Amino acid sequence: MKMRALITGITGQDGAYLAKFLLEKKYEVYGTYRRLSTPNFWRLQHLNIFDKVKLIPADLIDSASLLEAVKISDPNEVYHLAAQSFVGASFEQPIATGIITGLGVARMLEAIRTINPKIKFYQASTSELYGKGNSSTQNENTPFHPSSPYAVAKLYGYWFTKIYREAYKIFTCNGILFNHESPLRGLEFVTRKISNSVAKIKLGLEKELRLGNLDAKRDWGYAPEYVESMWMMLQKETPGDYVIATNEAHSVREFAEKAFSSVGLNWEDHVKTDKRLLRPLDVMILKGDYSKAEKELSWKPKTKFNKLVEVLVKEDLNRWKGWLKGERFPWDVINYPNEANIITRSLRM
Ligand code: NDP
Ligand code: GDR
Repeated sequence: MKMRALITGITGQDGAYLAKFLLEKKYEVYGTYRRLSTPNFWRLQHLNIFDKVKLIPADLIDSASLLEAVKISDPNEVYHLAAQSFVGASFEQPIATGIITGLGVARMLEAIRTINPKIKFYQASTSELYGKGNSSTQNENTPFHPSSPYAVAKLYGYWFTKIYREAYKIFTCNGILFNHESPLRGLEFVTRKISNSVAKIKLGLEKELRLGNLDAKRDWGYAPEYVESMWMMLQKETPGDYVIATNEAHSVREFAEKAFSSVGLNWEDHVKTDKRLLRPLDVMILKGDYSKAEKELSWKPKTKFNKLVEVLVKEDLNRWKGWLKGERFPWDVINYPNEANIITRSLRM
């Protein structure tokens, strides 16, 4: 019998990479997508798996659609990746973030409990749970101190996942993943925003890049490697919670410096800081100790900071070069508005 997996958020960065990974493992892969006025399947198309996955319409605010998704797919494993995942946007839409990113987990777990409590469940937890805590490096025992509406919604999901493990003996895992990036990362996240801009500046399509907090440090890894850890967690005998990270922290400034220098440019000639891009509250440093995952899952990161920056810049440069030559392919950039035209409450502070 083929294993069946249901991925919520299959149209996102991790959902697309995970779907590809599970298809390679011969899974039957189902994914939920929400109705949008414009279809958003470019990542699945880019990875050449669009016609290999089975799509089910569902929204995290609609319990009935989630129940239906679980019934239709009858999965052995559910990977719950769907969320309002942008920390910045959670300050703009705190209530929606709570309803989707927090309560969405409860709806998914209730669907599993009522339909088939034998289904294994993966929750996309996050390093943002640690927030403004005091530890320089975080592991599974570090206290949480969420510092955004996004983080506090994820805290709710984290505990819900643990509670359903203890109360109903459902096999549930929290993957506490630190930032992971790729050429499929959404353009609003700082790494991809930088790599896209570096490519455009190199090709003479743009002159400057506006950024917010250059001092924030993050532990950045490579997304295709991180989705493998999700599957590994669900193959264990007993469920648990795992930090997935590289144990290195680099600043946004370092990322920009490295990205510009990789194409022979000086970042200081192009980067401008813009107070309006600062968050009402920001997390200054996150660095994850992944030793539990290394010991129990035999997982460790392969792609480190320098290589990651190179991969992102190279891919954006190639896409822009292709675009300029008239090539047309599934790609996100063309669908993003110019940030300068967006009026947000933090932009008005
Ligand atoms: P993305 O933002 O790329 O993808 C989010 C997915 O959730 C998309 O498929 C999106 O659909 C879907 N979604 C959003 N709102 C709803 C809704 N109301 N109903 C149904 N689906 C919805 O995130 P990533 O792939 O980067 O991250 C995956 C998960 O992991 C998220 O939960 C994120 O919070 C978490 N995480 C991510 C980390 C990272 O560094 N990437 C680190 C730690 C945790 P649509 O395409 O229609 O917008
Ligand atoms: P993060 O990612 O908030 O860590 O959440 P993001 O790339 O948005 O920010 C990282 C840091 O860079 C600073 N920064 C900027 N950020 C953005 N987006 N745009 C800018 O112009 C800019 N300038 C500086 C931010 O202030 C921040 O300190 C990501 C998401 O994937 C979450 O879903 C996930 O849980 C965490 O990673 C782990």
